[in-house]
Amino acid sequence: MENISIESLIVKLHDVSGVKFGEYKLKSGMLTPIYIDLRVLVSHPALMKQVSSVLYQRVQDEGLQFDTLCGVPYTALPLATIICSTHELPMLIRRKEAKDYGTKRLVEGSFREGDICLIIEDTVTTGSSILETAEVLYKEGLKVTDAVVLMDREQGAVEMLASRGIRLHSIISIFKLLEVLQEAERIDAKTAQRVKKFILDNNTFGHKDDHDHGNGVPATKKACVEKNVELSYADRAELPNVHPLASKLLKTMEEKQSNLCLSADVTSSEELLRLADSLGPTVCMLKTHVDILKDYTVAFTQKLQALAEKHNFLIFEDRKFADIGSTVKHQYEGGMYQISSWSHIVNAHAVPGPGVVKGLSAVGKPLGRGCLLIAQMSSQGSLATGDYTQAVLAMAEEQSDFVIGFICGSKITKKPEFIHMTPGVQMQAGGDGLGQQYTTPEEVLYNKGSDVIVVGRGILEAPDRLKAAESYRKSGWEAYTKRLGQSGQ
Ligand code: S5P
Repeated sequence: MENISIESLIVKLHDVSGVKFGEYKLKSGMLTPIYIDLRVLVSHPALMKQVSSVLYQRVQDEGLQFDTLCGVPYTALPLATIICSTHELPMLIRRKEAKDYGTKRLVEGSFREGDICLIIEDTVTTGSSILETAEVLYKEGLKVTDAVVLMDREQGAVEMLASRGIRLHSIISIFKLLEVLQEAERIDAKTAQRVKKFILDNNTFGHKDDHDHGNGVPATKKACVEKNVELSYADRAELPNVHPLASKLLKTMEEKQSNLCLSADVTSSEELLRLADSLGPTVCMLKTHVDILKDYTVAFTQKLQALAEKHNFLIFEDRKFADIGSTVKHQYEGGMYQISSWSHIVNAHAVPGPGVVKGLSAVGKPLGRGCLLIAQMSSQGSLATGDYTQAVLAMAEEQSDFVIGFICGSKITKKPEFIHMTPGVQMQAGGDGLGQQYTTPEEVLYNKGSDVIVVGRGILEAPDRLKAAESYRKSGWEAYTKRLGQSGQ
C-alpha cells in the first residue's frame, strides 16, 4: 500500500476546500475561524481512498478488536464502506432519518447481541455525533469501545467520549493541521494563532450532563464552558488516554493529598537522602538536579529509588534536555548519571523541535518513563511565551505516549491527561535577585489552574523543613479542593 504522509494529506484536504479559513457560522450560531467539512471528499476518489487507508492503518496500529464497523452518517459512511470492502470486514449502516413505518430498522446489517462495533468518523468537535451513533447501536445490543476519526477539532471530544467509555483515536489534530498548513504557507501565523485561540477558548470538556446531541452541537456547550467543571485527580487517573505514569502520579496525589513536588536542590547526596526520607511522606514527587551533587554515586540513586518506593513518590530529574535527538538519547541513557535508569520523569526544552522528544522517548518509553516539556518558565524575561508555548503544546500532543505534561506557569491545555507543574512557588510572592519570580500556592493552583507546585528554597531555607513542607502541602491541597468545589464537583 502506498505510504501516505499526514502532511501531504492535510495539504490535499486544504486543496479541495475540506478545510477553510475565514468566518463561518456554526449551527449553534457561534462564529468559527475554521470550517472543516469533509463532505466534498466524495468528489475526489483518490483522496477518499487515501483517507480510508489512513483510518484503517490506525485501526491496525492500535490493534483494535471488533466484530463489525459502522461509519457515522453521512460523511463517514462511504469511508467505512471503502474500508470494509477493501479489507472484507462486515459493516453496519446506521439510519439517520426517523423511521417512517414500523418495520424499518435503525441499524441495517446482521450482527449478534454483544458484538463490538467500531465507529468511524470524519471530523469530531465535541464528540456528540459519535455518541449519538453509539447510543443507537447500544439500543440494538451492540457494544462500542473505540472510535477512529480523521480530524479532531480538539474541543473536548476525547474526554467526553472517554467519560462514556469510548476511546477516541484521532489521526489529525487541529494543532497539527495548523502547523502543516502554516509550514506549507497556506495560512499565515496570525490565522493559525486566531484558530488556536478559538479552539482553546471553546473546549467543551468537563460537562458530565451534556446529553444534547441532536444536531451535533450541544445546546449546553456555552454554559458548560463558562462553568468549566473539571475532574478530580482521581478521575483523571482513570481516563483511558492517560499515560500510565501520569495515572500513577495522579493516584499518588489523591492518596497522599499532596500536589507538592520538592525541589531537592542540595549539593550533598547524604543530605538529599535525608530530605527524601523525612519529607517523602508529604510529597507526590521529588525533583533532583543530579549534576549539582558533589558526591554522586550509583549507590545514591539506588537509595533514592528505595526511598521513592518506601514513601510512594516519583523521582523527577530536572535535566532540561535541549539537544538533537541523537545526543539527548546518550545524555539520558549513558554518561555517569544514567538518568533513565533511576528517574521516572525528565524534562526537555522544545527548542530543538520534536526530535528531542523522539530521542528521549526511544530510551524512556520502553522503561515506562515520562517527560515534561518546558512550555513556560518562572524566570524573568523568559522567552517561552505566546506562540512558543502553543508550539510546545502541539509537540506534546503529537507525542503524548511519552510526554505526560508541562513545566508552566499556568494551565495551558484543558486536556486532563496532561499534568501541569509550576515552579517558582513560595508562600510570599517575590523574587531571588537572580531572575526567579515567586507566586503563591493558592495563585498557582486555584487561579492559574496548575496541578503540581514545585518548591525548593521555600522549604529548604525554612528553619523547620518538615513543617514548611507540610504547610506547602496543606495550602496546595486546600487550593486544589477549593478549585474543584468551585467548578461544581
Ligand atoms: O521555569 C522554571 C523551571 C524549573 S524546572 N523555573 C524553575 O525555577 N525551575 C526549577 O525549579 C529550578 O531549576 C529549581 O530547581 C526549582 C525552583 O527552586 P526554588 O528554590 O526557586 O523554589
